[in-house]
Amino acid sequence: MGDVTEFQDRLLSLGLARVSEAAAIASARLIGRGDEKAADQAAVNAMRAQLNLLDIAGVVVIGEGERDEAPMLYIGEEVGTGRGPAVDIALDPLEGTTLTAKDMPNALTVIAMAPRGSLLHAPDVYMDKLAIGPAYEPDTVTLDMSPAARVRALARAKGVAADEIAVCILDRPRHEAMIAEVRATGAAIRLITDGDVAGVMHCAEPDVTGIDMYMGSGGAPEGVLAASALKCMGGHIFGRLLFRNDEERNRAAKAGITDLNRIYTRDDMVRDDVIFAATGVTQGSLLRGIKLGHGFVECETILMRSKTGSVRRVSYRAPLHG
Ligand code: VTB
Repeated sequence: MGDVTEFQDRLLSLGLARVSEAAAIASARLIGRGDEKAADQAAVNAMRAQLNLLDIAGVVVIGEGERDEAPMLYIGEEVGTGRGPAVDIALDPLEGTTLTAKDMPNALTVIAMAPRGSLLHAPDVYMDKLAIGPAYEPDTVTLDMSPAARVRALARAKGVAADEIAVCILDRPRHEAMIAEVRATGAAIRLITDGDVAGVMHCAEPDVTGIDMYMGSGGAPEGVLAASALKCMGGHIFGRLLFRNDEERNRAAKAGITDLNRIYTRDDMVRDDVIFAATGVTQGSLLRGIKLGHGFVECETILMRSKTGSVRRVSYRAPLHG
């Protein structure tokens, strides 16, 4: 037996799947009920309760917000029993609260765990993101390329024409110029309304999802979660923090970030072995959604370890009580 304070990623991974399953099951009855807050709260409560059963000395580095604005799973909260390895936790109990409230595809519960000090403390600002799948050299596309140049470079590397590339982008007014430029290359765009962790993960399995590349700005904390997923599944992601005002720059300073223009690679955001679990809430292209049947619940979880690159899809079924 190894030292119990070592990062026991094999042993801990099933525990992590339980945490994401619990959050998803708790939000199941709120799918399609139009209440984002209630769905999120149910997921947060369940995720925190399960997480505190794990034998880890965990600290939340990507969580529900700053201590004064989030009562649970806030950044800096200590989680777990305290008996076990010192780990960083990145989580989003419900990535896609609006997707859940409106019963739209690809809402997930997400959690990643890595040795203490290895996950980027991303401040709550936007991040410019660019991701591709595992079949390419990391420098095939870069954040400094224009959107059109990225499409053409990826098409060249894939050995196809630009109009055979599909790009996933968050549907936001701020992305109008990017969308127009990508369209001008002939590439297809899958617009999503929310959920860019899932958006990035789509790049890792292009044959399943039909997506080759993700680009655009979204939450920086979600960028670290997406980097954790790609470190396990394969694929590359680059991120650059975006600051709109001094208040946002101060948030970066508080998180210990000094170089505001730095481009982070996947391995800059996740500097050591990581384990990752996500459970489908609404029906999705990566995972099935939760199914509430007569007296039982079923869900599907993707559970992965970067050390081995293993990707499991675990289905779970249990009787419903009460
Ligand atoms: C993304 C996405 C989230 O916010 O980060 C996005 O992953 C970006 O923020 O699911 P804006 O909504 O401000 O554009 C979400 O869509 C919602 O948190």
